[in-house]
Amino acid sequence: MRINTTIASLAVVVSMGCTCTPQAKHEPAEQRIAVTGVSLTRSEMQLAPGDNFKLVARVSPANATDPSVRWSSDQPEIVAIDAESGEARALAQGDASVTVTTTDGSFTASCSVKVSGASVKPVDPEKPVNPENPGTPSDPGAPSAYGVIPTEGQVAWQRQELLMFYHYGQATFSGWDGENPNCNGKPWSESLLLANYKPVTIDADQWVKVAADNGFKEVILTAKHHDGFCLWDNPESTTDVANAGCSNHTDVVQAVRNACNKYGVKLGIYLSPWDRMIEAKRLSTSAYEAQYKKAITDLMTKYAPVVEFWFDGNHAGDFNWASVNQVVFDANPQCVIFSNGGPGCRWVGNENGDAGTTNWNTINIKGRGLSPSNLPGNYESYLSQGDENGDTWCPAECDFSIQQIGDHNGWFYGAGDSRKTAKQLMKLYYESVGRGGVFLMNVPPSDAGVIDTKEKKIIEEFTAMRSAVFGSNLAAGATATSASVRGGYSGYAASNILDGNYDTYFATDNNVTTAEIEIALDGAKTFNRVMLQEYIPLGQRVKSFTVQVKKNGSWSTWGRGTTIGHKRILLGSSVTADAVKIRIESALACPVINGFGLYNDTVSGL
Ligand code: FUL
Repeated sequence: MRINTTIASLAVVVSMGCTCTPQAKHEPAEQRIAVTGVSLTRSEMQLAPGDNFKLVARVSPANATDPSVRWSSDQPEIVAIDAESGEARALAQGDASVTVTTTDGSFTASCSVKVSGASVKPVDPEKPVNPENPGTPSDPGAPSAYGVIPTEGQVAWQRQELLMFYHYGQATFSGWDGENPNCNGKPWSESLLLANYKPVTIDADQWVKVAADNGFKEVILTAKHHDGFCLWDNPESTTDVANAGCSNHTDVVQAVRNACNKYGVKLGIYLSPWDRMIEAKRLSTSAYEAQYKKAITDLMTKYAPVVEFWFDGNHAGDFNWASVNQVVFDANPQCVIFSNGGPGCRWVGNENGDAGTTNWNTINIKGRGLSPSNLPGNYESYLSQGDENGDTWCPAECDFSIQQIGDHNGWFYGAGDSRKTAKQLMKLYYESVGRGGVFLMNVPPSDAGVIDTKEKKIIEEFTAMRSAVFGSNLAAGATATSASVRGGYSGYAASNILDGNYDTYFATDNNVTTAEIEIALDGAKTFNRVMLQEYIPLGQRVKSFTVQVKKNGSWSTWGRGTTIGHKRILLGSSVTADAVKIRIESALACPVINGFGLYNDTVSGL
């Protein structure tokens, strides 16, 4: 049969990459559109004898004049395949390679097929499955995504977990930030800001090294805070480093960008909408919005890639925020935009650094602006907990500062400010990352242009604490089993929660929203922390779960939680057990769990 579509056969399979063997071929330039390649949607398959299957071949370009292909098997006694239709059948145990070749013989792609074991549960054709992996006769296919799901940029951003904020600018030297109505009694003015900014050294390399050495994956710099002073030569403003009264005109954004490149850390940018200089100049909102957008484009282009853009909700004003967001997306469609209401990530409703114990990654933001007053009901608890029925994936970012002035965050450096202790940081780690949020700690560089040794020491103690607790997973060597494995297929087995691979997971059948996973430990273990992860690329599902432990042959409940999300760490009393049972008690759709850990925190005192 000659296949006249670009998809040579329809059915099957997980995308696992492909092994294409393009051979250069040049056809005369005429009306014919030449084939330039062929690929398969997977490069490996595991089947049982008796399984029928069809691979999906994609011929490019999509409008090639002759997209037909032929199929072959190098071991026809193990895998038999129809040369034209591609319909195949696993016949006997062993390994075979199935190859697709464009009809003119120029391009090939192959898939390794392993045939072993006995055939398992057949596919239920009525069950919706993920189009990326519709399954095979032995593989029921991946669960389809539930509800709204994150973008690739959001998944990557959430997986970073630890972010560092740098508030730096004229306030580092004057001690007065733009939140104050005046600067030490003087009205805010450009000449004042330009005179206040007095760096001698700016060791941005050290700032980012401190972040990288301590496991922080992204840093966010205040390119402009509320006062309006810009840390780069902003073409839209004269209140910037280029015009500062001092002799040091370092482009601080560039210096941080360079250090990020050096240490493999991602860059985020904060650009305050509230601006004392705009107020002083009495600029109209529309004129300011135009300037603001140009500044965003300038930053996003000069210092790319910018993975997060921070729109502070404090006096955020009346911009047309959808169009402002668009300017960010035009430069980087995967950029995560922070604001009180996203759309990329959300303020958590407080500046104490903690998320709700129930924390949905979704909230309702459609049609809302940045202003908290536009958010429904009690917005602080709404933002802290998220919304199970939210219309947008918008995870919580938990910001706070390591420096404090009394009970308040000290955003800019203050030599006399108090500092949070490593124990307090550990508590906030549990209350942010441990509740499915992201930890964003402000570490303000000092007027000497470095992260002060006081802060550095506390951060290093915090790192040592995390390593002492999370350095060894006491579930290593354990065996996880469940009676509810999706389709009974090994690809969704409970053991996937222990394999350390982010993209493999335990899942149940579509209509099964409760499950038990029993984890038999490699001997008795003593622990007081239990960690679980949901595979968020397919959405957030779990509503409640309990953790049981087996001691001296009998089970008892050790702890319980509501949501999981990217990561959930339950804190409980120290217990010595031979086995642990995770009971998913309710979920919005079939649970999809990709990580599990047991840890013993004997260092933080929490
Ligand atoms: C707040 C600001 O007013 C603070 O100065 C700081 O920048 C913090 C991160 O956000 O809303």
